[in-house]
Amino acid sequence: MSTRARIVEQLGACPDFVSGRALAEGLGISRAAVWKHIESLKADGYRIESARARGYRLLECPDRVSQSELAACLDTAWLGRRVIWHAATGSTNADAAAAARDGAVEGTIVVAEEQSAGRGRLGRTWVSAAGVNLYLSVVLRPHILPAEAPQLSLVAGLGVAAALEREGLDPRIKWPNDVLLDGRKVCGILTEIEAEADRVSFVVVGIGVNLNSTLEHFPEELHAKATSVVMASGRRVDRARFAARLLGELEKRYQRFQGGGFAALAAEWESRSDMLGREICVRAAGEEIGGICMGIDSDGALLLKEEGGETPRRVLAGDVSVIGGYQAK
Ligand code: BT5
Repeated sequence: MSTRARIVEQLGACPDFVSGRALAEGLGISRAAVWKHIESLKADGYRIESARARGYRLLECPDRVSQSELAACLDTAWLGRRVIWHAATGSTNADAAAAARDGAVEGTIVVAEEQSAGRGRLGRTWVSAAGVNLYLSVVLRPHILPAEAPQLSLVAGLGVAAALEREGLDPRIKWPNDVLLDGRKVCGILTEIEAEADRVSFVVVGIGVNLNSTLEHFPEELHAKATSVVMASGRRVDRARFAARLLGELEKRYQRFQGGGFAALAAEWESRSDMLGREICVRAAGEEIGGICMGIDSDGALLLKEEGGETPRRVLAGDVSVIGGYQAK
């Protein structure tokens, strides 16, 4: 963690003044160096009160999701401890893949305030308004087969749902990569891999969560389909705190996944989805399959009982529509 991030962390942990001497001693730097960091933080939008003989007090962090803001509330062991932050970029997934090719360690994240070429699946676009939402990509290096990588979208969906629940919301997961609030999409996940033969070199899990965007941030065609936390709850979200919680929830689940595969999370997934028993239609590779959702297999495949079918069919990829709409419980 940078010295700057550690100063924010220490000031953030204390509601009162922290003396320049305590900061300097804790960080092993001079008081003059502390003062320089404080000045540079102020120049970057941090409101820090300085008082002679008392020290420094953090009043407000800028609304930004970079290393300093995240570090102040992150409680993970390794996920998100290295942050590549962009004020604006094309796609954080593309940036994370480039960083992974350059050797970025597992748990490195790329965050941007804005994306000009946010990607969805199958060449679709992720609408990425500036400064209001979360656009985050995680570099993972799991010991899995390439075919198992889509399971990480399901793992990430659980992390997002748990973080939204901590905001007092009731999110629902829609297979394979959406999280919904009141039946509308609040989050989309895009998992991309680089692999050779049977070995995964790295996986990038890209997560887009609509937090503080309002209707005017979305194009008209998404007005009935998309939502955000502020639209669903009327409450704005501290984006850095949300991102830190999300990373915490994700780290826990990824560790469970590493230990026991998706099977270790399948029950949680089913409890956070309300697709079970619903009539659904899955579109994949030009084909449409209809049936009743019977749940999820231990490897993340969707189980679909077709009319007249004896055993459920396993569906590995596709877009799902829930007949009669998908309403939150
Ligand atoms: C997804 O694709 O839902 C995956 C989205 C992943 C976005 C993240 S942001 C950080 C990282 N960097 C990237 O470049 N991407 C990842 P898909 O299931 O194909 O859904 C795409 C569809 O969702 C679009 O065709 C729209 O209908 C809808 N959509 C687009 N932007 C949206 C938004 N902001 N909120 C809700 N729905 C949206």
